[in-house]
Formats: sequence, structure tokens, C-alpha cells
Amino acid sequence: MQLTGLTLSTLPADIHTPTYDRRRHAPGVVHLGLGAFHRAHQAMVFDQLLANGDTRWGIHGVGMTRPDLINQLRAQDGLYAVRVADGQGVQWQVPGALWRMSVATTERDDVVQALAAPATRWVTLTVTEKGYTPALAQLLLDGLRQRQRAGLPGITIASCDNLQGNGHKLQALVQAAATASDTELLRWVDTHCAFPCSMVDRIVPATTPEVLAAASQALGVRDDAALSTEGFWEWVIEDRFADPADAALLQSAGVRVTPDVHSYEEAKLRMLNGSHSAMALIGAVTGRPFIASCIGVPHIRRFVHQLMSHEVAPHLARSDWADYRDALIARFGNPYLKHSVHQIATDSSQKIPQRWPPSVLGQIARGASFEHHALAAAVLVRYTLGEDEHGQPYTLNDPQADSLMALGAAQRHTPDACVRAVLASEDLWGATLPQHAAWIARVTHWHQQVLAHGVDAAIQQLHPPKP
Ligand code: CS2
Repeated sequence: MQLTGLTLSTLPADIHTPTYDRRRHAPGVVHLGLGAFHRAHQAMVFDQLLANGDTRWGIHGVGMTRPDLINQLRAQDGLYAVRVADGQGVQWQVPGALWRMSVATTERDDVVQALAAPATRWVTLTVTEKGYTPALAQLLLDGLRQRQRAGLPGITIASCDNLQGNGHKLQALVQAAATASDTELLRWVDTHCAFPCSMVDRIVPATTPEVLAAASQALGVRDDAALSTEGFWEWVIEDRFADPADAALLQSAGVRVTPDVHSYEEAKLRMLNGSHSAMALIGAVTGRPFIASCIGVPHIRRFVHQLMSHEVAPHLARSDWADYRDALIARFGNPYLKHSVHQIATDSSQKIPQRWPPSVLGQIARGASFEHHALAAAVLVRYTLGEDEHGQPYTLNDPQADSLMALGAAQRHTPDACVRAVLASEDLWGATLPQHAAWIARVTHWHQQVLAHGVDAAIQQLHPPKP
């Protein structure tokens, strides 16, 4: 038997399940980029609002490209179990907020109709860094155009991707995609729709066979879409909504609504995501499969601690950074989260620009050391060889994979020139760092150490053991 609307009532009593009616109302939220993250984060916030009796938070979830997850979820009536596990305990929950599903590539019209549906009040997005394309903007514009023509109310369109100023970026993308005949539409969007910035945080690894097996054990039925996550979650969103009453509602479900998301965004991108990318590359090259296996190694843990304390924190507006850092290190060590380093290393070329250069530039501006970031950048170069230090090959999953691997291959013969070539990319490093001689020199230095002695030995050189 499989988890479905029919088998829901057979689940053990200790599993939290939806008690609200999932069929009578139209969804009020369209989520673009339905994946693991949304299902274990925002969908659980909306589940809470639905459980509180507000029927407007059901989700129409849209997978942007691949139909496999959508098919699995359809077969389960949008239901899936989430294991929430950390040092505080282990608990299973089945959120019920996912009511409809579509695939954007093959069912585009359905998505446009969902955006234009009278019941729709919100659009949330986790389409990943590389998803911010003119095609995404066109999809939104097509839905918004129908709303405007039908005289429907405006909506809140909340980008939730790991990009600084994500709401502004999305709004600018939509404006840029509009044509001359869209002038009226854009005026309507400006007046009636809102693009709040938001920071979302919860570690939700792609699911594994072990999690699926644990799910069927706990549920007594099969669940092909089960997930595992941590207890911690955070959603900080800018107080800018098409319907201002939503602020209080979201707050009632534990969301932080604030006039200024910036300080939360920058702390999260540079502390959490910046450390994640560094550990992901270190793990990929040294053959450590999970984030927990990296942070469990004393010199890697010290590396991450120092990176955050000395190179990231001095530039953050968030004053409670030391507590934030310590909490992050504990979260990285969560043994239940088998968070694959290769998953996080995916799309590194799109992620690193938000995660590392702002801290390096900050250090340069105050004349301080950027050694940890330089070493991380050297490991990125080493990573492009596509083979770990034990000779195990791996695939680079990245829109820039071909060019990175072509550049990276040169490090076998002309390593310094290869480092210079990778560091010359303005897409990756921005406009300033490719010109910065000391940055290039230090990355070159660490790259030499990595090639000659391995990543672990290079990290240990950063912190010579005390005599
Ligand atoms: C990770 C994030 O895959 C990645 O790039 O750094 O998905 C991270 O787990 C989340 O942002 C945590 O909120």
C-alpha cells in the first residue's frame, strides 16, 4: 500500500496528519520550483495556516522541468511524509498543503491558468539561482496579463531563492521581459502586485533510499516522496504584500515579517551557504560524502569556524553572528541529514558569486586576511578536475560544467595559468577580484599546496598545530 488520501487514515496515531478538507477549495498559492526544499519548509508553514482554519493556503506546486517528482506526488494525492530529526528528537509529519501539481515545460497553459485563477493570492518561487531567466518572467507575465484583463486583484510574488535582494531581482526580470505593448500591464503590476524579498532557511537534502525505507517503516505504507529535514526553520520576509493583512497571518505561523530582510539574507548567504559551498568542494575532492562527514573532522570544523568568524562576520549587519555561527556548526553536524556534498556542489558557478566574493571584498577593504576564502577558491579549481584525491571520478553538474572542466583540465600541466583563467571569470567573482593581484597570488599559493599535498594538508597549514 502507498501513502494516498485514502490510506492517510491508516497511519499510526503519533504521525501528525492534515485534518482539514483538502478538496473543497481552490489553491491560493502557486509555487514555482516544487522540490524537496519547498515541501519541507514553506508547504509546512502553509499547512499550519490551513490547520488553523484559513482555507486560502493550499498549494498548486509546479515542477519547472522534470516530471518524475510530480508524477510520484500525483500518485500520492500530493501527500508525503517529512522526518524532522535532530538532537531534540525524531518526528514524522505528513503536511497536506499540496493540492495540485503541474510541470512547467509540458503543462505551461495549466501554470498560466493557475497564476490567473481568481483564488490565487500568492506566488512563491524556489527555481534556484539559474532559474531567473526571461522564460520565467514571460510565464509570470502571461499569468499576470490574464489577471489584469479579468479585473482580478493583484498578488504577492515572493522569490525565495538564495540570491541577495531576490524580490528586487525578480521584479527587475519581469520588467525587463515586458514589451512595448505591456505598458499598461506593468503599471498594473506596479500598483497591485508586491515582490517582497525573503530569506528562507532549512536544510532539506534530496531524499535517499534510506529515508524512503525509514518512511515506510514509520508510516506502515510506502512513500516514494518522503523527505528528511532538521527541526530548525526560518522564513524572514519583507513587509510588502498585495494584501497587507497577510503580515499578521504569516507571523501567526512563525514567519518573521520585517521592513528589512537584507541583514538576514547576507548573513545566511555568506555564513551558511558560503560555508556549505566550501565544505561541499572540500568533501567532493577529499572523498567525504556528506556535510556531516566534513564538519566532523576537527581541522575542517576549525576551518569553517574561522572562515565565518574572521572573514564573514566582520561584514555582517547581524550582531548575533557568534550564536548564529555556533548554531550553524551544530546544524551541519546533524547526523540524520545525509546532505550530499555533490548536491551542494551542483551549480557552484551560480552559487559562489553570492556566497564568497562579498566577504573577500570586505576583507580587502579593511586590509584583512582572506586566506580561508582563497583556499576554498583553490579547492574549487581542483574540483573541476572531476576526480577526487582517491582517483574516483565524479560528474560536475553545473551550467558552466563544460567550460569549467575545459579550464580545469589545464591544471595538470600549467596549474598557475589555469588558476588565473578560472579567477578571470567576472560571472563567478564579479568585476574587482579578477584584477586583484594579492587575491590571485593567494589562490595560486593554496592551489599549489592542494596539488602537492592534498586538501587536508593545505587546510592544516592554515592552522599549524601549536608546539
Ligand atoms: C545549500 C542550500 O544546496 C545548497 O546550495 O547551500 O540548499 C542550503 O541547504 C539551504 O539554503 C539551507 O537553508
